[in-house]
Formats: sequence, C-alpha cells, structure tokens
Amino acid sequence: MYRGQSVCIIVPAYNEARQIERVIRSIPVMVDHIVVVNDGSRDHTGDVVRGLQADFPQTVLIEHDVNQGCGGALATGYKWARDQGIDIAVRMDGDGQMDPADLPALLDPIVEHRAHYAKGNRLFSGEAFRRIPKVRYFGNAFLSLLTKIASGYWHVADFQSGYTAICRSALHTIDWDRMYKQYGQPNDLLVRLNVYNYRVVDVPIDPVYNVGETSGMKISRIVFSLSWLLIKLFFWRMKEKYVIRDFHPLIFFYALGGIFGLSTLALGVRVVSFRLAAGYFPPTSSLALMFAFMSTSLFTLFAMWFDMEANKDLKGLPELRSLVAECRQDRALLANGSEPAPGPGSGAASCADPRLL
Ligand SMILES: Nc1nc2c(ncn2[C@@H]2O[C@H](COP(=O)(O)OP(=O)(O)O)[C@@H](O)[C@H]2O)c(=O)[nH]1
Ligand SMILES: [Mg+2]
Repeated sequence: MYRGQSVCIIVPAYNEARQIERVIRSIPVMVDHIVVVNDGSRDHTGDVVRGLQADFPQTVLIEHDVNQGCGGALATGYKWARDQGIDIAVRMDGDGQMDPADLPALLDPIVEHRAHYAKGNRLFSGEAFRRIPKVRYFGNAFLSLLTKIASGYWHVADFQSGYTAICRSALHTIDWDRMYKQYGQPNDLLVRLNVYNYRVVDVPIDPVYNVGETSGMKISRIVFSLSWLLIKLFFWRMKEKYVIRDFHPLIFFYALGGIFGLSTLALGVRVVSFRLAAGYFPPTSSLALMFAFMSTSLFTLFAMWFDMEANKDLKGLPELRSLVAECRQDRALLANGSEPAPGPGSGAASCADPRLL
C-alpha cells in the first residue's frame, strides 16, 4: 500500500529474460502486486519470472500465447488491475528503463486527487537532449505536437514516455480492448482520457538509457503509422467530445480551417503550374490563394485556442501543501496591511480553492 491505496505495477515484457530479474528485485516492497505480462516471448522470460515467484510472492505472471505488442500486453495488465479493484496501476517496462526512485512522484498526484493519470516527462531534465538518441528526440518532439492536437492535453509533453500511473476510476472507464496495441498506446490512451475529462499531470523524471535494454521501437518506422493513428484519433475525439457528449463551436472552426486548407492546396497547385506553363502568376487565383491561406491559419489557430481553453481544467491541481503555504503568506501580508499580488498562482487566487474552505 502507498498512503492507504493499493498499488499494482504492470510490467509488459517481451524477450526480457536478461533484464526482468533486476526490474522485479528493484520494485519497492510497498507495492501490492507486480503483474508481469509475458507477451509471447521467444526467450525464457516466463521461466525467470516463475523462478522469482517464491522470493517475491506478490508477483503474478500472465502469459500471452501469441505476441500482441506492447499496448496489448498493457491492456491485459490494466484489465487485471481493474478486476482486482486496485487503486493505482503503474506501468514499468521489463527492460529496466524506469527508475523505481521516481515512483512516489508518480503516485502522489493520484493519491492526493490532484490528477487521475500521472506520466513521467523526461524532457524537463536538462539531460534529455544529451541522453536520448537524437533521431528519437526529434521524432518524439514531432509526435508530441501531433499528440497535443489530437489529445487536447496541450500542457503535457513527452508522450512516448511509458512510465505512468492511472487511478481506479479511469481503470474502470477506459475500454481496454479498444486501446491501440502497438507503440502508439500512450498517445491513444491520452486521447481516450481526454474524452472522459480526466486530469493529467506531467512529472519530471530522469531519462534512463544504456542499462542493457534493447528497444524494439524504431522511431523512423513508427512515425508514419503513429501520425495516421493520431489523425484518426483527432477526428474521433472531436466527434465524441464536442458533438456527441457536449457541443462546442470549435468544430466549425476546425472544419472551416480544413476546407480552407484544402482550397489553399488546390490554389497553390494551380498558381504554381500557371507560373511554370505561362511564366506569370494568375492575379485572381493568387489573391484567392492568399485569402485561403490566411483563413486556414486563422480558423485553425482559433480552433486550437478554443480547444486549449476547453481543456484548461484538466491540468493536475497544485499541491495542497503549496496552496496552504501561499495562503499563509497572503494572510501574513494582509495582516501587515499590504495587498497580496493577484493573479494565477498567487495565494489570493488559491484561497478560493474549495479544498481549503
Ligand atoms: N518490442 C516489443 N516490446 C514489447 C512487446 N510486448 C511487450 N513489450 C514490452 O514493452 C516494453 C517497451 O518496449 P521497448 O521496446 O523497450 O520500447 P521503448 O522503451 O519505448 O523503446 C518493454 O518492457 C517490452 O519488453 C512487443 O511485442 N514488442
Ligand atoms: Mg524500453
């Protein structure tokens, strides 16, 4: 138990016979269950885990006969946690890339009801650019931008990070059978969490590389499939969140942005081919192109802004401790006859927090 809540660590493992023992041994004793999902490994991962069960009886081994992919292994683990009524489920990979020292930082926002889902962010660390392989770093940055647009969580980053903790309510709400089974799983899950208005918080963690892991993910290979997945998820979220469950006019802004975007493309092709064939820019089409381009930018940027506004309450709440400290500071200022500084983050605003009343 951690601060009165049951915790289960889900370890997706595919051919991790060399690494898995170290991972299991490193998990702190406060964790109630370690659920290793052996995703049809071709090495003896399963035997290693079975050998450790005598020393670590909290370890549960679930075996997939057929390999399902990292997301598929996680879905199995999450369903187990849901069915056992676990309070918090944490994903920790079988290759040792997640440092158990970061666990409390991931669990605290959930235990304190500040967020429903906490994820590690390796980019806060000044070390990220140096430690993460460059192709992966830039691929990750591009996919992060797409994921912000698709998921509506504009305040989070490092979406490929798999070190995450999820609360009991979300465990029961998400349809795990529909979650993406491959490497886009963290991105897919965020879009689903957003549709149900769950609060998500980023927690700074250190990037861990060169601990003996062999990654099966080639960012250059997944960048296209993941971009396509994110485009589909974006349309799904717009429909679910702003048409079916609630209504928001931002969908008209996105739609107009899309229509003008297509017109910009068509007019661009026309203007360039005219220039190549006849040697000059057709004036009317060129003007129309400029108008279409400006309209695309404006409609799309406004749509993004509205989306950001609609999701601003889904940031994790600040720590109660810091709110109380700010409140005390402001009260001291008021007692001395001076005005506390207004604005977000100031104690004056925070004192209105319902948890302090
Ligand atoms: N490559 C791969 N990893 C899987 C699969 N199923 C489960 N996993 C586990 O998923 C975790 C993340 O995979 P990894 O290749 O390390 O991804 P990366 O850390 O993002 O590069 C590891 O613990 C794997 O053992 C699978 O089908 N393929
Ligand atoms: Mg890994």
